[in-house]
Amino acid sequence: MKELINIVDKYLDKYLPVSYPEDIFKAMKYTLMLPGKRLRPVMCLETARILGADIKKAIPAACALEMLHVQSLIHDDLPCMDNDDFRRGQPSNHKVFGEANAVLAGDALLTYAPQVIIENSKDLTSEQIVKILYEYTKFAGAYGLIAGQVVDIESEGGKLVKSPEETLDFIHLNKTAVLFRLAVRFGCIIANSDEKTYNEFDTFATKFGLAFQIYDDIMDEISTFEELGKTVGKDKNSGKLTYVSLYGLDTAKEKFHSLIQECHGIIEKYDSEILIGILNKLEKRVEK
Ligand code: GRG
Repeated sequence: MKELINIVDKYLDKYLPVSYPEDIFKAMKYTLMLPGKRLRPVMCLETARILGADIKKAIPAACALEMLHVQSLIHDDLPCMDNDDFRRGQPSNHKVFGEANAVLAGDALLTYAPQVIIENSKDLTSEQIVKILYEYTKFAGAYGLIAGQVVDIESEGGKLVKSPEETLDFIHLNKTAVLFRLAVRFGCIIANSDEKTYNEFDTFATKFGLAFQIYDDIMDEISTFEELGKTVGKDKNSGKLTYVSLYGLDTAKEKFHSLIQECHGIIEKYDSEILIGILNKLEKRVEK
């Protein structure tokens, strides 16, 4: 895992040299280079590897995915969204660079990420690149991340068009699971996997994404700022619709463990130390 994280860190730095106008590149780089867990790019590289591709081919797509993720974190922290002053253990992007630059840094990461894929994926076919860009644009926009965020904001204001259970699943399938789905989809496309494998990994990533969001909700309730690097207890204080607020802590834990078991069931035949390690690490943090 550490080896893959080091590769991601090295290439993120390499793909984003600071040039003129420096302020925007510094703002983009600031949150990007803070120590995140790098789960999504690692999952992308590892999927490509276990399906037989050279991980070098997957590095640009993996880094682009981390850029998209960081864009969503920067925008999520803005005062007009979740209004959070800390991210990855440090002041949020807008706290350091101001709101205008934080909005622009997010926009710049969102648009630079596909450029990184196009400029650096010489080892992929045009068809593979088009497939990856299609998945990227679909899941980053109003059929993915943005849809999840909009319904999240609406639900905080008490506007629920569907049942609370359906709304919660919609939010997190779109806000959280889509980036893990992109990770494995990119890996599968790069490894030229067959449809059955593609669907299997997609199901794994969807279940993992939901489990990860439940984990995030549980941590907001039981963890500390030092451990998470962001403000804790915010969901409860803002009356947010979460797995813990809707189902209670014990049921949320049960749902989490059951999804993680399903993930193990799908992935065990690939014998991936890294993917199994990620599942085990999360599992350990949530007492039964
Ligand atoms: C794509 C234009 C566009 C907008 C995005 C702001 C927004 C719309 C969506 C918010 C998505 C969001 C912040 C979801 C939360 C998902 C989540 C649990 C993030 C935390 O992930 P970790 O713990 O973070 O992997 P690190 O810092 O370790 O990478």
